Amino acid sequence: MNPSNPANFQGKHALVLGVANERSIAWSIAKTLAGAGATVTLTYQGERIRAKVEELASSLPNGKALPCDVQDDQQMDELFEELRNDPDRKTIDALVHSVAFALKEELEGRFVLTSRKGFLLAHEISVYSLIALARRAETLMPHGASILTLSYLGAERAIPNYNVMGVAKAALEASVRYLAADLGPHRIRINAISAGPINTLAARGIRGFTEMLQYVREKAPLKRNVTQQEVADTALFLLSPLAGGITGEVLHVDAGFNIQGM
Ligand code: 0WD
Repeated sequence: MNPSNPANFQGKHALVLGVANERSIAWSIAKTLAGAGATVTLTYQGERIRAKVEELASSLPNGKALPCDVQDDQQMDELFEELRNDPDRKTIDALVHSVAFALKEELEGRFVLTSRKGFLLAHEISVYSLIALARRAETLMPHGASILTLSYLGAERAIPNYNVMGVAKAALEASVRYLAADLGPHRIRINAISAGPINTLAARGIRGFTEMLQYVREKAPLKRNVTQQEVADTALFLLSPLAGGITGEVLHVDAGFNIQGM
C-alpha cells in the first residue's frame, strides 16, 4: 500500500477480538488490517477454538494469538500485560471488538420470557466487555488510536427472535457514545458498524436466520446481502485517519436495508 495512503497501517498494531473461524467478521477485518500493513494480534476464547485461531494468526505476517475470555478479568489483565511487554505490540493503534453471546434459548420465542440469567449474560459478554477492554486498552493507545465494535439493526427495531441480543446491542451502541465522549479528549475514537445479516457461527444460533438473509435480499435497496469483506473495508476506513473526524457513530453496512419503509 502507498505509504502516503491514510489507510496505511504499516508499523501499527491492531488487536482483534472475536475470531472463531474463517467465516467470522473479525477474521475478514483482521486480514484486511494485515493487508494494509498492520501487525495483528488475535484472541481466542478458551481451548475450544485455540488451535483454529492460532492457525489463522500464523497465516498473517507476524500474527499472534493470545487467550482472552471477556468474562475473565484476570485473562484480560494478562492479555494487556503481555502486549505491553512485546516490542511489536506495546501500543494499540486499532482495537476491534467483535464479540457477542446469548443463550440459544433466548434467541427464539417470546421476548417477554427472557430470563434474568440470559439477560445478564448477554449484556456481560456483548456490552460490558467493550467497556472493560477500552479501559485496559486506553493505557496503551497513542493519540489517533481507534476502537470499533459490531452491532445490528435489532438495536433499533424489534427483529423476530433477536430478542435479548437486540437490547444488548442497544446498550452497546449507547456505550459507544459514552465511550466516545470519555475517550475523545485523549484523542481516541470509537465507532460501531451495524452490519446486515451474514452467515457466521453466531448468526446460525438465531432461529430463522436463513429467512432473515432472504428477506434482506428481497427488500434491501441493493437487492442482496452484504459480505464480510464489505464490513471489513468499512472497518478499515473507520479505524484509519480517513475517518479522523468520526467518533461515537453507528454506521450501517447493510445494503441499505435499514432505510427502507414499505
Ligand atoms: O449476521 C451477522 N453475523 C452479524 C453479526 C450481523 C451484525 C452484527 N454481528 C455482530 C455479532 O453480534 C458480533 O458482535 O458481529 C460480531 C461478530 O459476530 P460473527 O462474526 O457473526 O460471529 P462469530 O464468528 O461466531 O464470532 C463471535 C465470537 C464468538 O464466537 P462463538 O461462535 O465461538 O461464540 O465472539 C467470541 C467468540 O469467539 N466470544 C467471546 N470472546 C471472548 N470471550 C466470548 C467470550 N466470553 N463469547 C463469545
